[in-house]
Amino acid sequence: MRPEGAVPWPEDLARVYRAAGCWRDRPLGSLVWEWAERRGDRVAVVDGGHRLTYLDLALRSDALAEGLAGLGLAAGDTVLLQLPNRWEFVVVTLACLRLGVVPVMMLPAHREHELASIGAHVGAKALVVPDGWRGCDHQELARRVADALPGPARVLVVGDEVRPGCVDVRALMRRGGDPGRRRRRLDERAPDPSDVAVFLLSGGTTGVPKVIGRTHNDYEYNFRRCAEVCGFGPDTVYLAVLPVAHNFALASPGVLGALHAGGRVVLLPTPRPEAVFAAVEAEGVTATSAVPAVVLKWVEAAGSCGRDLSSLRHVHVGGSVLSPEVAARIGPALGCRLQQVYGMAEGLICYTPADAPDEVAHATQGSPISAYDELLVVGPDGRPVPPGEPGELLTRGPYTPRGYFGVPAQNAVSFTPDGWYRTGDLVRITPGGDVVVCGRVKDLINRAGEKISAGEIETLVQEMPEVAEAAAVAVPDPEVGERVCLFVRVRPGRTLTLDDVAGALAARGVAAFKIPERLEVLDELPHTPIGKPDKKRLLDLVAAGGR
Ligand code: J2J
Repeated sequence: MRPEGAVPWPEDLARVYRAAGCWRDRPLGSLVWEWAERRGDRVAVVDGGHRLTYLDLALRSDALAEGLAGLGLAAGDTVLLQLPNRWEFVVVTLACLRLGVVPVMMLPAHREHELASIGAHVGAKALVVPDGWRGCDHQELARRVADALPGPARVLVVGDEVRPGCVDVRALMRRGGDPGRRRRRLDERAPDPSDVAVFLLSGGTTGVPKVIGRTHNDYEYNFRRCAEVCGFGPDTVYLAVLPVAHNFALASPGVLGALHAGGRVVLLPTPRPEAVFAAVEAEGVTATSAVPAVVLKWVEAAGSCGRDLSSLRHVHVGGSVLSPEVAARIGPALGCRLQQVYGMAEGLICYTPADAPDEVAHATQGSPISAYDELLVVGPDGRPVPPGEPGELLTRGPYTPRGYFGVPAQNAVSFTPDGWYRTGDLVRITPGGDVVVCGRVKDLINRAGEKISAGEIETLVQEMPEVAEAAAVAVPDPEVGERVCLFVRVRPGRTLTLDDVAGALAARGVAAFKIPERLEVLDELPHTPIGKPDKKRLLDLVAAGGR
């Protein structure tokens, strides 16, 4: 069953993508056994003391898939998957893929606000959460969200302290029975490869949840091509430090790309330099990926870390702008090659080649991974700009879906009538065909790679009784790239502090990374001629150091 509201590719292009070998018409869940048959006893996933072979992965995900089916979950149902970088994330994802149950890749930092709105939008039938994580009682949180959803939803918990009324995920993985018969039963009801396999979240939702349905066909191509471009193979040891729910660490090439190539995945729930360097040394890590804010910390700490980092061959850096200066320091500091990546959960991925010369690797974001990716750079009038000039990037291709799930009005804005996705990024293309990201036209704030919609923050803040008008803008920051700065006009006789704003948003259950870190209260906000807050002038105020 196809979750209603996903937007398919036109039939003629689907034929082209199949004929070209981009789409192989194999459900992602069936890959697990293909991997296991080729390399069953090799270690696939390492998480601290836990080491799972490819066979373990296949057996556990089948057992869990059967357990999920026993709970009444079936192909086309959606579940909110909110797990940190732990081995169970991999098994739960594969179990869902096996059944055709669609996991929605929530971040561990998401709270009630995000879980409830996305859960309602996709009609989630279950939430999968840790018992607790970083001071948050996720079981409690998930219970509250489940109770508030329009339809019934189960709470599935990964952890030692599963409360009554919740389902113990690890117990489902341990169920007995004949694995051969179970495998055959699951094979028989494998989902259609052109159906949605996973739902990714778009960076920056403007009130309307933007959820991207990635099909089995398109997502397999996504991680297979990325793995090829990054030279992944059986000797790859990939370290996942960014949240694995993010498209970057999940499939670009990330965890799925490394497993598909026969490599080994090491999961780490933190990008802290000491932990990362220790893992590189202990596991012989060959590749990892990071956002610029994280890689900068590694570069600064590497000299005195006292660890052997010689196994590291490549670090993939993307998600936000990497300055050429920092880019040039990465190789010498970490003893590896830099590959820049410009990607998006909506599809298109560009990579600098593994062996690119420095001028390409340091100063561009690379070229599309597929010969079938289409790129168009347009001016404000929607017409293509002359070659080499900056403009907004539009894109289409075999792994760039044609719309968000279930939001036709939003799709009419985010996609052109002939299916181009408007990235909202300003880019130019070099004579060598490489993309250089030079700004953006979309209204979001990119904090260490996490995308925050200015509109979402403004809507929430405007509900505070003190606030007459609000506008959120990005302030440049040396550490995380950008932070949220909020400009506010308060109602007569009222006052407002940053703590008030933080408290109000936290009480609404908004993820901590979205909470404004600077507040400017003005008597009047500057406006554009059509009466919207003039963000250009607000940015000038920020640059001038305040008012
Ligand atoms: C500048 N901006 C960038 C870059 C993404 C791989 C890597 C990243 C993402 C990702 C991803 C950038 N320089 N190198 O999904 O598979 C900004 C752009 C883009 C938006 C997408 C992947 N790389 N960006 O970051 O969906 O603005 O995906 O449109 O989170 O991040 O954000 P997201």
